[in-house]
Amino acid sequence: MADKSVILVIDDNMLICTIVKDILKTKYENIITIQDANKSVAVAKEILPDLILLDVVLISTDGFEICRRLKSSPVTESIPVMFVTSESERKIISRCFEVGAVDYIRKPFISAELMARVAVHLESRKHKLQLQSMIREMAEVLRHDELTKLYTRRIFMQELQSYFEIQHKFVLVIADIDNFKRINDTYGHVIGDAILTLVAKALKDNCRPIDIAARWGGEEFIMLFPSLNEDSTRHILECMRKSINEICLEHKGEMISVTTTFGFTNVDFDVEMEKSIAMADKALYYGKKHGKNRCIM
Ligand code: GH3
Ligand code: MG
Ligand code: MG
Ligand code: MG
Repeated sequence: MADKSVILVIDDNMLICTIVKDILKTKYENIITIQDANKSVAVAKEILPDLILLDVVLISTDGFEICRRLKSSPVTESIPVMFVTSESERKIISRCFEVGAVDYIRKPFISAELMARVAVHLESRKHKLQLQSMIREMAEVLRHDELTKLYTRRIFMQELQSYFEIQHKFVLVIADIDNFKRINDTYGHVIGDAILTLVAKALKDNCRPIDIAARWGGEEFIMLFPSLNEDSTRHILECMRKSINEICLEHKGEMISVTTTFGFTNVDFDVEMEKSIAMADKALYYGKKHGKNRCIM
């Protein structure tokens, strides 16, 4: 099966372009050649090749300048560049690496060497991209609480910090499942975990895309609603509260129900971060003392 990697060949000599293309096309499907060096960076940005083969001596400019431009753009900086040059001077060769190339090959070259070098760089690029995508996935996993899939406390604190920095008004909510110890003691931790997951889902399902919901710890959740007034906040929280009341989990023929108390506060940027959390907590505490299963400001 032909390799789908995209290779861009930049050389002002049409003959070299043709030779390189003829050699590479025995294995690679997508080889694009360009002779006009001035257009080459724009072409690279558009097609985002997996490897660039670049001539050193070009009519209007030189390959070093092209390489520098490729390496200074975030769009093309990670694309490996291999120089193709008839220069043998050591200074020229070390310059190739100084401007960011991964390799060079001397003209005239034999096809086996060109094929081997191209294969090495394409393979290493493939591994690098795989690794980067794995790291991205891992980082995304670590942003979320394993059980509830809501954001972790750490991520919430980072977001909260940035809201204080941009001085945006928002509503801060702390929610705590009522009598959760009794649920655990009566039905066991597995059921407790299932309830936690369902409550988290009820919160998430009633959030707007810009809202941030996190697991604050244990059976407590924390949420940030940007630019909401008191009425709209109450409306959202009532929807959450009712969704939680509707959760019905069957265990050995018994229906288990669950309620949650919400405390919230409007945060203006003249309030300190710790103070705003304490205010939401205080409202929650009031709700717990006055019957639970309610939303208190
Ligand atoms: P209140 O209505 O006043 O909030 O009472 P409560 O029983 O909910 O509060 P309490 O702080 O007494 O108990 C919280 C319980 O939550 C105790 C702890 O074992 C349980 N818990 C914390 N994290 C988890 C968890 O990840 N899974 C399970 N199943 N239980 C948890
Ligand atoms: Mg040339
Ligand atoms: Mg609690
Ligand atoms: Mg509780």
